[in-house]
Amino acid sequence: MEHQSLDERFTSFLLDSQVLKFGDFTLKSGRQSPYFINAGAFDNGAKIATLGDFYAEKITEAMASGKLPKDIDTVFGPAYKGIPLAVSTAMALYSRHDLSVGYTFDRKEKKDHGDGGMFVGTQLRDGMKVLLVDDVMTAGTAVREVLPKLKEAVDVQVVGLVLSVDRMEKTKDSDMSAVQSVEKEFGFPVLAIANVREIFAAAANLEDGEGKPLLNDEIIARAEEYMSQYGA
Ligand code: OMP
Repeated sequence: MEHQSLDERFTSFLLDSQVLKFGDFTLKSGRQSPYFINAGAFDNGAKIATLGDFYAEKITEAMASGKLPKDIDTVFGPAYKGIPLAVSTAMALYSRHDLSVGYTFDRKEKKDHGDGGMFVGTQLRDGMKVLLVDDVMTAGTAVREVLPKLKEAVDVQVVGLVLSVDRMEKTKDSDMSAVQSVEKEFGFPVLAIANVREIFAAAANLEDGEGKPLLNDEIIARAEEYMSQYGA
């Protein structure tokens, strides 16, 4: 439905794809969360192609509004989960928006034969404009791990990071969200197709096949409780 906003359409997609789950989950940060976004469930051609379309839509919107430069050289997805994100985003930028950019990802293991390269896809060179893509941000640990690896190899310019979901959680030592603290520390914009408040607001209006609300009161109450403790 075209009249729906990007975050509303994305919320329906997350739920239809079984990517957004409710229950008891231990996060990388150790926090116990009543909801979890499992990007690993974007596990077939239809889902990953649609996901790429969402990233490309978010990116081209941000280019049009001046938040991201129009002349990015490559989309970088940290291995492993960032690999299909980078590839599907680059494909969708080309097929939907006529914008041909590279895609790049890192190797987790060191390679000492063949090209011996640390990166696969478009090779990074000094001065290139690199756009990072990743799945979810909670505490910002993943991005803090990959940035030094990138910068140590070449002097690229990281122009931004685009996520599927910003969980909008406070960092351990401030009231800032992890997204805000990464933006402040590294000086590039961090954008998300949807944040967790938008997702819950959109999901609250959705119904199952029988006309019943998709989210029951218990799920909503537990999410609110969690956000009141950890939300930024
Ligand atoms: P940070 O690296 O701390 O920001 O946590 C985000 C990462 O944790 C993601 O890249 C995932 O590996 C994982 N994660 C999810 O995939 N979905 C969630 O809803 C929450 C997490 C998490 O563990 O915080």
